[in-house]
Amino acid sequence: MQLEKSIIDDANHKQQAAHQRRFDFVAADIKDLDIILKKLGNFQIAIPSWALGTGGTRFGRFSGGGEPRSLEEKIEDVGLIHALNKSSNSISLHIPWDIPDNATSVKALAAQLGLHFDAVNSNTFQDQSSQQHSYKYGSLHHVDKAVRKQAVEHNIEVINYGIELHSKALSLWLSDGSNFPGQLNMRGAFERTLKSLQEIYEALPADWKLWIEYKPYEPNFYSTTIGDWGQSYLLASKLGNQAQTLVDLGHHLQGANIEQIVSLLLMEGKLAGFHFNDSKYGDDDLTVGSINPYQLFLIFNELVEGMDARGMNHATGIGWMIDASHNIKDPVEDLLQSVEAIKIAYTQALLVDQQALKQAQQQNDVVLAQEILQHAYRTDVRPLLAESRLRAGGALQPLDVYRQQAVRKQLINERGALAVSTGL
Ligand code: AFD
Ligand code: MN
Ligand code: MN
Repeated sequence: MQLEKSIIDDANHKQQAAHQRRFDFVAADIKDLDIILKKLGNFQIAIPSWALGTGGTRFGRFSGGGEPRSLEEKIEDVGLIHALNKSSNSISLHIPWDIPDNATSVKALAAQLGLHFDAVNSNTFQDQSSQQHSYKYGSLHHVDKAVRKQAVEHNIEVINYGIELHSKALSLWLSDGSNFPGQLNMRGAFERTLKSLQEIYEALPADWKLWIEYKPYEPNFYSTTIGDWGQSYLLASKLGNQAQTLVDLGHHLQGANIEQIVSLLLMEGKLAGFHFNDSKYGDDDLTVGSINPYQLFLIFNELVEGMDARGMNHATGIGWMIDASHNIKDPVEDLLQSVEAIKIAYTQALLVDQQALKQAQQQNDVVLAQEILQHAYRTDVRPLLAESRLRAGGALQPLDVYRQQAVRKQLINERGALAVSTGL
């Protein structure tokens, strides 16, 4: 289904007076208001195809119904999100879940909804019924050359699907690791991974990037072959300029200072981009900003400062994507919340008085430095985001419109209560 523009306009009309009041109040204190609104309008966050269905745990899965049954329906769901928030103009596909039957018609559908294709993702963490060798003991790091070859070929196949759709990056997450001490020679595993990656790297078109994700544990519980940002960075450095490190916020041990990691990767030109989510304990994949919005703001503060220092375009300089799963929420509502949380943190970071902060740092004025950061963080920037959506033709209050229109009910009518989306 698609949302008529007139529905969004009608809803905006009803909320216009209240919005104007709130907007004028915040806007009065903001320097460079138009520049900020322009940056907000340009800032887009990709939606992963696997986040459009209900997630689950190993204990069970409780679907809310109306899940997309095909790649086309996944694209339509992202189209709904984008029509409402004008901030999610791309979808990231995961192969083999999203193999396009007809790339031309899939591209046409996406274009009609104002969407394009973000990074393509490979999957060597599960066995497919059609494959010859199992990934039970890993893929790119496997001790058996035949398994490594199969995994390399899969990644090259994913690149080829991406080329057809005009993607510009291969995003790679390996579950390779070991469950018990002694199972694996760690140096050997790393060296084999590097060799496999070199073969994939050679198949990359010149204008493509290879994004290498890291994760400390799960599904393996003793070691992960690309376990942290240092290991990913090492691989990316050895591979070359087209390879970079992808930061998934949930892929750190508790207490890790993610903003510091981000700052240094950015300094080295090795920050590929993000998989946004939030977590309290591990790779919880919760709604962005639901647990620790301050950390998200601190990350964006490093990003804005670091990107400006390198003269990078905020919107296009690195990849911005959500990687979350929703066990008890409507996925579309959750994604609307996540995009909003990301853009709130970004806006607050834009409001940080960087000059004053630098001066406070020079003078070791710790109190003032904290005040400067928290002044920006405690500003309610939601009316600025609403205004930028309004200017782009989106909804002042996306979630309200989604609920008023009973979109999920319509999707259930169309697709059925038992429709199951591919993904995790
Ligand atoms: C994993 C990783 C990675 C991967 C995805 C699979 O974060 O991004 O592609 O989930 O669905 O946890
Ligand atoms: Mn991820
Ligand atoms: Mn993850």
